[in-house]
Amino acid sequence: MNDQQINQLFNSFGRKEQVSSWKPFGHGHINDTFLIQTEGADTPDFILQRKNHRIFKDVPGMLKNIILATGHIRANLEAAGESETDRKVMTYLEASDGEYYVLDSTGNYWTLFLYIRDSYGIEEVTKPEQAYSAGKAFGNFQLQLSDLDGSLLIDTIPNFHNGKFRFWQFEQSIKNNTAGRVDEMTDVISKLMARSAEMTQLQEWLDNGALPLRITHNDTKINNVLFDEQDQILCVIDLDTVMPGSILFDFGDAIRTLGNNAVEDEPDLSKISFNAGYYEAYSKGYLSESNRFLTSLEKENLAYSCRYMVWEQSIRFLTDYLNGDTYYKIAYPDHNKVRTLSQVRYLEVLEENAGIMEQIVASAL
Ligand code: GN1
Ligand code: MG
Repeated sequence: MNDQQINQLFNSFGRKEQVSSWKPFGHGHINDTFLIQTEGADTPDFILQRKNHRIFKDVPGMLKNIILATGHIRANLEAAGESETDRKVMTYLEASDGEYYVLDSTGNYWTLFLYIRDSYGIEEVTKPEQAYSAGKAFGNFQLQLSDLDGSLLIDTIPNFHNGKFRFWQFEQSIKNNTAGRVDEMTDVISKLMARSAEMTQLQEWLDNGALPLRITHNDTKINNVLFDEQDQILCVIDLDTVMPGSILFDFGDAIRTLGNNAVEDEPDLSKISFNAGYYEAYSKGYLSESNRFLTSLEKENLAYSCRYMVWEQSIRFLTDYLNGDTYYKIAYPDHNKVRTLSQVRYLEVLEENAGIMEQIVASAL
């Protein structure tokens, strides 16, 4: 990117501010993100972002979801007398033509949203208070969207957390054996197969209406929570995958990352262990917001959802390994194999801790 391109894109949003400087921003692996600083002390700064439309096939649809969700949250905040709504929810900005994106001459979609000043995010949880805040932030996000009709939103990525579909893809990858890697993975394939009935139950409950389809975030990592300088929660960011889903996806995925004392691709399986303290803190923070709207089936399955999300992630990584690494970026040749083995070990760890996890949720309720 150069100055002229940045200025041209910024100007297509019809802003009156002048760009003073810009630079790449954040650690995202999917989109390209730039911080745009403007002239003048009291003028806002902005984030200009190119959305990856190889992964997000319907960027206008994705933006429609984001505008519906943020508009709904903003209206709720205003009704509750909140004065700093621009700090409590992301603000996406319209382009001159009224769309929330600009399509450049190479077919890329660009978006512009307000940069929230005096805020920070963290990459990793290092104390229980942070896990509590993350739980509270995502619980509050779901609470605020709990009265928005989910059928208004599109599936940004269809079947994203559909366990039956993921399992079907997994079976296809075994049948096709495109990369000739099935033989070396037979043990782990059997482990994952053995759990398919237990794990596809979640989708079964969605299909038969036992579980409500709500609006979920779908990327509940700690680095998607923004804090102010007094360490208070501001809002949840990265709304690209906001779409209809079960709240169990969000709860389980948060614990998939922050409940594990090791990283998701830890090659040394002995380092993988369960952090009951963070799990407890996250659950308490989450339920402090969500207890009032969750159904009993949702509450009863919070601990199960963690095992579900780790199983799903295991089969997604393994499917990609068997297909010859076509989806996830890899840092070394066996990366998807290492990720799979690491997640399967964590799944076993969660199974060993199932009793404790149920107790913690029960007492948090
Ligand atoms: C991808 O790129 P990142 O880390 O935000 C993936 C998630 C996986 C995650 C595993 C759109 O997310 O679903 O859980 O990798 N996102 C997409 O590391 O597929
Ligand atoms: Mg993301």
